[in-house]
Amino acid sequence: MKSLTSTPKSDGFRMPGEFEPHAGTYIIWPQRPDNWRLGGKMAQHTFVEVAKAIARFEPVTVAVNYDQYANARHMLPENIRVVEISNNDSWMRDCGPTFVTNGSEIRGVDWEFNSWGGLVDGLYFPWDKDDSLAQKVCEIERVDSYRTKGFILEGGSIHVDGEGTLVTTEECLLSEGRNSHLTKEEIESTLKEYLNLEKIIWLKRGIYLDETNGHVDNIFSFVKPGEAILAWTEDKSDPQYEICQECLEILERESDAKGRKIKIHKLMLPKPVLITKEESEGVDAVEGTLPRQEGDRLAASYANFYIVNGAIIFPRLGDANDDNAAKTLKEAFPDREIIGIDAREILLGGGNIHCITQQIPAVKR
Ligand code: KQY
Repeated sequence: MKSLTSTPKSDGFRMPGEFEPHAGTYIIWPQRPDNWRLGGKMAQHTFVEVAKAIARFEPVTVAVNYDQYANARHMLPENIRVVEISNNDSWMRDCGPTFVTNGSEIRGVDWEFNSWGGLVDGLYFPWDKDDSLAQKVCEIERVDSYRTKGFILEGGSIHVDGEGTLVTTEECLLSEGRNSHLTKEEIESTLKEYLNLEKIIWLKRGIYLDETNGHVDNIFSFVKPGEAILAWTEDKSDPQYEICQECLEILERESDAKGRKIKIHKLMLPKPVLITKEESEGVDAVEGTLPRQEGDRLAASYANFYIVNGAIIFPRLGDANDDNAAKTLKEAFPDREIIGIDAREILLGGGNIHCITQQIPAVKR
């Protein structure tokens, strides 16, 4: 397939909202023992549950390294496609392609990936297989792609409304380990060119202690154009309180690319989630990988739900607010089934349901 030197905007392609129809979803199989406890065994069961829930609504493909292929094939049901793609870890949202469409064709944007901050504050080393992964997904999907040489981005650091608006955080996109050679204006204009946007809304920070430098997809998500979800807490003693207030102020002050005010649904956060001694002891200590220590607070939130055709897949975290989250999501998405998956094992790996998935938009061919 071709690597294009033009840009999606100049070619009339745009990034659709996640709530628009999907042709399918990609996931990567977890296995690295310095991120996932017990060699990924616990996380693998959770990934199977997520994949099965999504597969009720749209086709799912799971990418897996050679040495785990047989195990993944055995653990996943037959209707889920398993393909071998070399990878360093299992974050399809972040190292996979961001798909853009002109309504009849899709193409991939193959961002440069540096493990959430490269040698400044990246989360593991090396990351070369993950950086090569988007191209391989585009080959499997038979779509041409745009490579953003010299521009680093993870899919979880952006959310779009499909009508010209993107929401992101300064904490992530302006962090030293991403594109510190570019000004904020240059970053904006690259995003506008590659995703076909008119307006970028900059939140300041994401979820407290999120190791991605505050990915937006753990704190905010669009429901549809003009309507969104924001993670929320009323606990003034929690550092997260000020962050949520700040996000709301910005969202209330701003309008979107079409000049609309964005209606916000507040999604109550769970109580702080900490790593237990047993969980910490199950993770291999490796120099260059972020350690997982007993008592560390995880970036727990429900805002990282994933929208599929006809349903919402959201994390259950064993908290009293799990049911409130389901209720708020039903109010925001009345026409979709709300499905909760016990996602503690994904959270223990520093991630969430949204960042392990990537949708392929549906097009009329
Ligand atoms: O987007 C994400 N939340 C991925 C986090 C990667 C964590 C690696 N330990």
